[in-house]
Amino acid sequence: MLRTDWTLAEVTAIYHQPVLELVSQAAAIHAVTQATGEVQVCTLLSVKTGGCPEDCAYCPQAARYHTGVQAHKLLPDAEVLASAQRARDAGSTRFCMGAAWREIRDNKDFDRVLGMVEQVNGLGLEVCCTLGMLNEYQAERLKEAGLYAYNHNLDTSREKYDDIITTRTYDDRLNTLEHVRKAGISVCSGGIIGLGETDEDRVAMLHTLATLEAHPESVPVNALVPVEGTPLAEQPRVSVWEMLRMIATARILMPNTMVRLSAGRQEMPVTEQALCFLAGANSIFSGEKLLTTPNPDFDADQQMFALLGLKPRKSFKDVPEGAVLMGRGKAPVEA
Ligand code: SAM
Ligand code: DTB
Ligand code: SF4
Repeated sequence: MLRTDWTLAEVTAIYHQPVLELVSQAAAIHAVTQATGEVQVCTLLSVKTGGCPEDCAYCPQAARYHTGVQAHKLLPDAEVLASAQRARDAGSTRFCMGAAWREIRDNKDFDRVLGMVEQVNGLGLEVCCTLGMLNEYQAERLKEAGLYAYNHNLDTSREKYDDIITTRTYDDRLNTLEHVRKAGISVCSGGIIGLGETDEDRVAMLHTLATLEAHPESVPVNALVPVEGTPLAEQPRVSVWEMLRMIATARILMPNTMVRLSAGRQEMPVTEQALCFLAGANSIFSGEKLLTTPNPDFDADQQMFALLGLKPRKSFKDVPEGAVLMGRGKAPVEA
């Protein structure tokens, strides 16, 4: 049974178990609710890079930090479509377009993104966008264009949030998630560890995600990629044990959710990634770049899949047969 009434004390107790006990509990739940050995391969593309007005302390795309990221305006449609086609040909089933925007504005660039969503949806890929804050009407327009999922991370706990971002609030973030949910778009929301937060902050963030009205269909767990020029450039890297605690706790709290082993794989040996899959992660981003930072290359991931006997997951697996909506995309199932 899916629970959205987890107490903070329950989440704390799950999270603080001995790590092997925690992983084995999560693995048992994973085996019941997910196809073990199946991992969804997704591709990210930064369709508009850098020059962002926000002050997210981790982010290489914030205009106020000098990080050497090559900023560019919204990419031409043809370039985005070609990239989506390559991703599909290489076995990705979800394509996520990211823009370094604070929020969506009702302008020509948004109209162009809607066109991109429609085209990528037409390729049979699960189309995802991460474009910053949005209102109800913008969410509806994205849905109509065929958007399958929207990524908007809580990033950390409410208590830690102000240390990391001052240019918007935690409630702004939650409101956007509500607009996404209301429009019938699949919700993708997770966070980053390694920002200098405590275990209490990590537990609180997982508690917030798992007690939303419905669980997000997708929870990315990112390890901070420290980038020179950002305020968090000198943060120590997180250990695999910390990733395992986050992934396993997410899997236990939200059994039907896709838990995505997101940023941070570049520094993780296959042995560590294997443990993350055992603990309940069932998705990765493929390709040598995330949005702006390095990621393992395609061949390395192919070898990992072969070595671990992993199978790539098909698209739209969480959708009941017949629930066709726009184009080839289908409606997400409520958690
Ligand atoms: N501007 C939009 C927003 O903030 O929602 C969308 C793009 S933003 C780059 C998407 C997510 O990437 C952030 O919420 C954050 O979780 C993640 N991210 C950004 N920089 C990162 C870093 N250095 N390490 C790990 N994750 C990072
Ligand atoms: C998410 O949670 N992680 C991805 C995706 N959602 C958009 C982004 C990670 C970005 C890492 C830093 C970069 O490459 O710029
Ligand atoms: Fe801008 Fe998003 Fe980066 Fe924050 S995380 S600076 S909003 S691109």
